[in-house]
Amino acid sequence: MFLAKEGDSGKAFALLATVVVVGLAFHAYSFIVVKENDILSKYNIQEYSISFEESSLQGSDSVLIGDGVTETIQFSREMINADVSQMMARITFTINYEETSGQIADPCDEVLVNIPPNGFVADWQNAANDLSDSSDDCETMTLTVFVYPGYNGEDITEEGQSKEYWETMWTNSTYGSGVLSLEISVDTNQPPGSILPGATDDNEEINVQWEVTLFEANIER
Ligand SMILES: [Ca+2]
Ligand SMILES: [Ca+2]
Repeated sequence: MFLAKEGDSGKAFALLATVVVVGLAFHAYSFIVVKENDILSKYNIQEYSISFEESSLQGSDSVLIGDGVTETIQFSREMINADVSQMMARITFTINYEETSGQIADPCDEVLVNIPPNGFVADWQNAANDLSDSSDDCETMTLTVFVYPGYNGEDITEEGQSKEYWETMWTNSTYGSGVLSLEISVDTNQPPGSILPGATDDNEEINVQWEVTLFEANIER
């Protein structure tokens, strides 16, 4: 500032002061921004969108059951070809039969079906479970066991926790483990000519179809 005129030193000082002020302001600005990001990552509650991909597996079985006899059909995860990543949502059994004796005018037999709530880890308290039924007119019966508690297939938005937390919540393969029993009892109704030898109705063939609904959770932040 040697060659500067007297009055210029004031301008130079003002310029320097401006640079310092801008510098300070920049510092303060970055300080606030960094601090804010810190606070966000520390206290901001994350939202997680959870969606489900459903699939199902089916199978069938048939069993000849004598008059007055109860047979048990067992179902377990080991019997189906589900991937380890697939959780069990619910199982539906469809039970049907007709009169197979071949006797003239033989009425339908009485068939009772029942799933005892044990031996298998499921949502036994679910009010929508349908664990027993009976028929004496060859009508189809349907039983349903809800397996994974809280699962209804609809998308969910959760707040807080971590992605791992929600993944663990929806990959608990304890649900659906064990052996599920379906008990079937037959009580035959005799044809009108059953007093004749060889004209009795001694049993019934019961057909059971099962469908397992499986799901995989997809969790995104
Ligand atoms: Ca009959
Ligand atoms: Ca029969």
